[in-house]
Amino acid sequence: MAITDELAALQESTLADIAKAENTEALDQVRVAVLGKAGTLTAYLRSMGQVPPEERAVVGKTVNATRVVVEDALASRKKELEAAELDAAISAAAVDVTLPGRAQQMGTRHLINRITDEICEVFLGLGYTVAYGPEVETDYYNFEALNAAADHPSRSMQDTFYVHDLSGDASKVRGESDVLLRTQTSGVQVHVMEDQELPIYIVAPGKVYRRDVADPSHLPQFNQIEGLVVDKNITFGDLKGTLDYVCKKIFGEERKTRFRAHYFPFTEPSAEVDVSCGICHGEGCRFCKGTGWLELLGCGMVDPNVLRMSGIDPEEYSGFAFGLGVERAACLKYNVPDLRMLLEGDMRFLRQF
Ligand code: 2NL
Repeated sequence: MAITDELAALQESTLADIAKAENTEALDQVRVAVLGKAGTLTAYLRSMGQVPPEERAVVGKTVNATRVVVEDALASRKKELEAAELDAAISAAAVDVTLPGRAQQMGTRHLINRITDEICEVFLGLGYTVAYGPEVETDYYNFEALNAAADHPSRSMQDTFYVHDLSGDASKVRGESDVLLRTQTSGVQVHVMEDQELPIYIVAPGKVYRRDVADPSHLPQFNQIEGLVVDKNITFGDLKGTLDYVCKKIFGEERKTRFRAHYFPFTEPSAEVDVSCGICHGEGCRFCKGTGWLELLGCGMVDPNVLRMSGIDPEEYSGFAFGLGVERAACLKYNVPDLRMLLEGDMRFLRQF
């Protein structure tokens, strides 16, 4: 029978199209072409009226059977394609945990800040506290309260950065003197002596400024740690024992220290402390200029005048103080020949520490 043959051919070609559809969109186009309003099989269903009545039952059955076969094939292919598409979407969105990670460039703390903390922590271990103060100070706190005579060379324009120049102002009174960038952190200690209860056991780390041209042993801005102890019965023995202990903690037990008499306006007696050379260990080499020793810090017993000016009775209390340059200490610890190397930001240099 001609129509049933046609339907068999249509079923066969439709099943082939369904099998060939590569995605749900293409499959839907096949469905519309066959079962849509203008679809090929729909045309047969619509034309049932023209089929002679004696053939109608057989043709009707065949058309319906074809429709069922085509619908089933569409449904199962649709399931298949949908599953494949979901799989593809999932793997496209997935994170591949087996890929190597992208390395993050991690910053580190700068050597200067690390050494500053390291030194402060040795003092914290001895019961000291850490004190901070302003980098812009008055002449009083930076010099006068420290017994630095008005004609002391460190006060001159050559050595100090002045923020305001009020010289010539006849009403120069305590705390209202010239404004400057501090040349040492001593002012912090003066504030503490004025404001806090006794006894005092403090270290004062921070940036200081001097009108120097940078060279291997000078920087116009550097970091300092000063320390101050004021208590009853403090002796030079306390000073020596404390600084010797701290030097060994920072530089290593194998490094020796020596105290040489010196002069500072704010301490009496005063001394400079040297640490044995880390390169030649005392033999004498180029790094220590043949002496076997490296100059590390200045210290001394707080001058009675300094105590008195801050309202402390030197008959009842005594104390010691010291000051060291952190950049210098870092260079002595790691045998760096030039202070400027610490500031150049060369990662090949900085990564070594
Ligand atoms: C250096 C070493 C030093 C002090 C700083 C100080 C602070 C107060 C009282 C007494 Cl509040 N002294 N600090 C003492 C000795 C040395 O620094 O080479 N300075 C130029």
